[in-house]
Amino acid sequence: MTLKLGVIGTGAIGQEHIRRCNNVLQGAKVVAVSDINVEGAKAALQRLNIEAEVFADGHDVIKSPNVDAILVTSWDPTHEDFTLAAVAAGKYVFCEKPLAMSAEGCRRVVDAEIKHGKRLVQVGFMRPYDAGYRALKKVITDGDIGEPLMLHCAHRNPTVPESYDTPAAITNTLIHELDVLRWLTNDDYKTVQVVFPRVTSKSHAKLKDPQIVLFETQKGVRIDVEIFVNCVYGYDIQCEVVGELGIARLPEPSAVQTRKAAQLATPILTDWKDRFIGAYDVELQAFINDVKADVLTGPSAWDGFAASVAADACLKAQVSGAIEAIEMPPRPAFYDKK
Ligand code: NAI
Ligand code: ISE
Repeated sequence: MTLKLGVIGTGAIGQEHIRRCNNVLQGAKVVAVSDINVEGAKAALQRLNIEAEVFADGHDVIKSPNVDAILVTSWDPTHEDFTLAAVAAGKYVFCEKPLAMSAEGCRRVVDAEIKHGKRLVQVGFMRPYDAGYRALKKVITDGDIGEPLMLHCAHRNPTVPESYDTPAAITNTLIHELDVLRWLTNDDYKTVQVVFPRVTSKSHAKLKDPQIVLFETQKGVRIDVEIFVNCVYGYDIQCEVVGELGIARLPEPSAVQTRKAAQLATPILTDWKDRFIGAYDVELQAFINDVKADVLTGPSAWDGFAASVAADACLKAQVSGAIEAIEMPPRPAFYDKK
């Protein structure tokens, strides 16, 4: 049986996911889409050479009897509403990050899902599916570098639009690290502080860029994450784990090195679409397979909630300049891994 997907939001990642579901992955097909920019949605389908029904309202995609499962790829503040509507309709939903704009919003999704009685939500945290992060986690869990003591991370984008502001560095960008670092270290955050270096002249009026976010975890590990979203030179994700016995580093994406004109050169990627192309493929194939098997196993609404609990504290720390506590409620048994 081919799983019939409805996609809400046909912008950059919406188009990427439509393309991969129809042309790369197995077992699913996009049959309906929606975007507030209806003409943009139609043009996107035409460019992709894909036929699907186009709705002006995402809720009509969710209600459509022709649609089995939903992908939410619209702007961040719309995610909670569409995900709640999908859960209310009893449909599986893959929601891009962040699950909601606050922990309170994520909690509403968690509560709705628990009330429904079965996991229906997967959050688009794709890094745990990335081959490099998986290899890094294996080195840590195998004990090769001993117990982790410190992590040094960076999340750099070449540029961001004028609409992107100082809080978005947390809710839109750091949210990936907030998820993947919990998964990588099997630990939880205890405190956070945000410090602001000199602002780059490449930034916009509403954005203090770069930012350094400093965490202490429950196990006493210290983590620093640099978020620098107008770094100009490339899309660069770094993660170095300093352990008791050695250091492990996230591998660079493979690229051909050239020796020419008295220089050694290795290209750096410039776009998240290319950096995580393999991870997006694996995460969505897993979602499709899991929906067909009627059991979700990928990043859950609880993972979305956990990342947003930390994000809320980061937002507070951005304003206060102080060290803020991160208090994670106990995970409901509903989310115990089967
Ligand atoms: P985008 O701005 O290119 O596309 C978003 C689309 O959503 C636009 O076409 C917009 O018209 C549409 N939209 C907004 N409100 C809507 C509504 N109420 N109903 C239907 N459509 C609506 O943005 P992009 O980069 O595609 O990001 C979309 C989402 O995906 C964001 O939440 C972002 O955080 C997430 N994302 C995740 C990535 C990942 O690595 N997992 C990478 C890039 C984006
Ligand atoms: C974007 O929305 C993403 O999710 C990308 O993965 C991330 O690296 C980028 O910073 C975000 O703006």
